[in-house]
Amino acid sequence: MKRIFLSAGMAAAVLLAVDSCHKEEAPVVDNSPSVISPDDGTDEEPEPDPADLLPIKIDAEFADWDALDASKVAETVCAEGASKTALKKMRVYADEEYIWMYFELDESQLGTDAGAVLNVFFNSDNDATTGGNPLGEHLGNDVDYMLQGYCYQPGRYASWGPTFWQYAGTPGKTEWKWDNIAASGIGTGAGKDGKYELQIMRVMMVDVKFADTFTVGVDLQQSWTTIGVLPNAAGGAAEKLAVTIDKK
Ligand SMILES: [Ca+2]
Ligand SMILES: [Ca+2]
Repeated sequence: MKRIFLSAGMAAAVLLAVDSCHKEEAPVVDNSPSVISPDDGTDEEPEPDPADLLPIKIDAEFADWDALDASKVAETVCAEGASKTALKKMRVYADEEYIWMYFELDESQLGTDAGAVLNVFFNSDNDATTGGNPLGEHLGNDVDYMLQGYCYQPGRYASWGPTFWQYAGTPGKTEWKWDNIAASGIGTGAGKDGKYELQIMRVMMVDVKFADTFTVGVDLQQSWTTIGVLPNAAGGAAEKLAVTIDKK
């Protein structure tokens, strides 16, 4: 079998040579690709984009959320009878470097002529005696930090890009008092068709120690009026969502 194969190969080589001779005789330019391409380096494996190695990509495509191990994703949905209902669902997934959040919105409650701010409140140390309760929208006077950014600008979803704040009110009280911590590049987000996802780089939240299980609550505002809160409860506030870091 091997000899037959070689013979066929040799025949092909001869045919190629004949063909090549004919072409040399003809006054035409041969634009056909050469059999052996010069090494231009393009056949090497490109370096992977580091973002492609993460479980969630901020691209306004949401199938990546369905691919996560659901047992490691914290989730809450808008309670029946809640008063601020523009946010319908929140999922949170954290590993040792990132926090990712996913939202479903009731777009009918989102005015298209104004931006919308998403405030993310962290009880990062999971210590009920540190922090406060900035808006009184969640149970537990324990919020230590807030990330605040526009997730929506008139007519389109926006890339979030939050500012970074540390609670500066009286511990254990309901006060809207903050110290701004200079930092950029902490977070990014993307949305489409009533869904929104964001990523937080914890390494950029310098000096913030997250407990293995921390709690988080959010507030969505337009024109500085709250239109959505999660977690929520019928007729009142709920505890923030407990998230356990996936240490793999
Ligand atoms: Ca995605
Ligand atoms: Ca706290």
